[in-house]
Amino acid sequence: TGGIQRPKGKTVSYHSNPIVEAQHFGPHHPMKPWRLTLTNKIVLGYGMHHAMDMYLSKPATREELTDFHSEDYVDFLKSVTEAGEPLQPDKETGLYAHNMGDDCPFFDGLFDYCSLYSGASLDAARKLTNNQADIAINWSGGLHHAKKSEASGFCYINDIVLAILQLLLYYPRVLYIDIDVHHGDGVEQAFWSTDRVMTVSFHKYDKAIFFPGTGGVDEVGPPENTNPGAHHSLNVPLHDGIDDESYTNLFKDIIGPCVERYNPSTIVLQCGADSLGGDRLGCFNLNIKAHGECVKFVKSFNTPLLVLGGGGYTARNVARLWAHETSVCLDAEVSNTLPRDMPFLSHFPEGTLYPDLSRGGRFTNINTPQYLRGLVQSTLEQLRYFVH
Ligand code: V1S
Ligand code: CA
Ligand code: ZN
Repeated sequence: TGGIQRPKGKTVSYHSNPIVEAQHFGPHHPMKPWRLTLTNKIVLGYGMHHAMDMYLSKPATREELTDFHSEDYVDFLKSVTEAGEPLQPDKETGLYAHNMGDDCPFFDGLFDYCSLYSGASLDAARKLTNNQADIAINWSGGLHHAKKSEASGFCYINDIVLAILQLLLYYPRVLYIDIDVHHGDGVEQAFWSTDRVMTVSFHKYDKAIFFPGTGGVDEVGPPENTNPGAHHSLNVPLHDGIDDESYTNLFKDIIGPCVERYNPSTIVLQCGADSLGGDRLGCFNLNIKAHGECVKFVKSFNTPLLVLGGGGYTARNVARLWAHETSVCLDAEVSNTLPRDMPFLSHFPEGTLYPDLSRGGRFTNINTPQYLRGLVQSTLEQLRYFVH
């Protein structure tokens, strides 16, 4: 450990803030910001901080937050935090304002949490646009469900949309790739009508029972001839249990041609860890190295790269995954044995970085080769419409 050298080629910046990690959504809520502390312990344990530029993120300002979100929504988040009292539902509808509630609860420090994880994504995006980094990482970001005036699916502020808006000031075309097990609906919706952002989400899709219920293969962009955004939203809906080989092949078969045809000037990769085997909310069967193989593949295109977190509900595996993906960004190989002197080592009973997550998997792979071939075909058909 401690032997990781600064890579000759790429500069990597790493953005975090302990205030984000200390927040609590409530005892029964699956989102645990503390998984970020666990991630940093592994990153530091292996000495990866010697090879990157480490930044303490600063909060996004009201002006920055309202680049995408409505003023009344941002002011609401701030004022409920300042009041510090539990939210009251509407007397007639029983609903909370701005879709807050069980999935997106109020908690002490909510506004600081939101402005800091968003500030980190903005700081990271600016490292790329200033040419101060080739790869910028914010594991506290990637909160892809938030809408202009609404919280959704554990997400309050859409840091991804804010970061992409920042990138669009300097780059003509942004490719957004989302490997969280859930559909990246908020990002898709925000850029639905433009051809300057192409979104591609891989996710479990079951309209009736799996959150958020959108992201069918036919949801490819607004109706043609009226709108430049047509064919620029790609969805890759999957069934339970997809395994390492099927997923990485599918990912490369789709993303390779997307990069070739769209020729993005920069790529944003949301690395939600709930697509791993054994996740508390997910239903895929991926191992850490297969998930990381997607990061490796995207990195190989040598465009400026913004790497974000997202979902991930089995904290020890989230931490392992994002530490591994940090090492991928650094071109560093790390040993399977976790550093002996690492704090919190007792949270990793196997003592290893790469335990087998597909062993005894709760979900068998019901994605047939024919189904996956069909997905590649229908997705790639969309690329033929491009005029770039
Ligand atoms: N799946 C799931 C799930 N579990 C919960 C939940 C459980 C316990 C709690 F105390 C609070 C919430 N909510 C959901 C999903 C939302 C999943 C969001 C994923 C976010 C991401 O990983 O993509 C990015 C960070 N919500 C629902 O399924 C909605 C309900 C329909 C069922 C659950 N109840 C609590 C709300 C309504
Ligand atoms: Ca996804
Ligand atoms: Zn998710």
